[in-house]
Amino acid sequence: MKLYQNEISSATSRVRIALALKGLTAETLPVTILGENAESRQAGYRSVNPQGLVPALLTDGGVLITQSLAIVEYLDEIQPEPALLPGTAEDRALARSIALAIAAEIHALLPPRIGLHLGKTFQADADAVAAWNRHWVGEGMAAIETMIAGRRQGAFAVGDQPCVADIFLFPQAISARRMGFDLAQWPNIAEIVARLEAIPAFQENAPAPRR
Ligand SMILES: N[C@@H](CCC(=O)N[C@@H](CS)C(=O)NCC(=O)O)C(=O)O
Repeated sequence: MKLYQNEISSATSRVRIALALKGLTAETLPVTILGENAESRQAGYRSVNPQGLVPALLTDGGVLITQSLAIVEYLDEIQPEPALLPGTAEDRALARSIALAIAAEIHALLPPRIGLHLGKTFQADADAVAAWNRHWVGEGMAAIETMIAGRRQGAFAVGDQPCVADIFLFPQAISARRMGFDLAQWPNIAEIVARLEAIPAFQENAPAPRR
């Protein structure tokens, strides 16, 4: 397998955590994502992934899978242990809803292409883009805290084993903390993240800080 990725990418971090939990390896192919001239915006990478996003996983069978949730679920199917989805249909739906609330409703508003577009089209400067990011992270994480608190029964987001909900929560929470948010305002998230930070697959695959 080959993983198109970037070290600072929160979406890539999800896949790297899943690979590590499964004991799987993939050859990594770096793709730059910052700035107007990033490789993610060039025709070369667009011919690989038309969306110009990382992560993208090229399977051993030569199929390119995009979107981190699809990739993580693919890895869960080819290597079922440890399971990354909980044991009941309700819990699986809950875990996916938390993962998607992060990927589709928080993270989707934050990547470099959004900031570039806000700057180019609406003359947003770096401070305005940072305020935009803080708004969606603050509002979104508060909602995730309530979602988790409403039905939490174990040590992690859904149950007693790390699952897709934790894999998506972890990089977003690390990035929120780097933005200056105190995770203690979201007690369930803070407690879960502290547990996840003690697990090497999570700790070693957190998104790298932007320099
Ligand atoms: N929904 C996608 C999001 C992928 C995504 O936005 N990746 C970011 C890095 S975290 C990216 O490639 N950004 C390039 C850009 O914004 O130009 C997923 O879950 O894989």
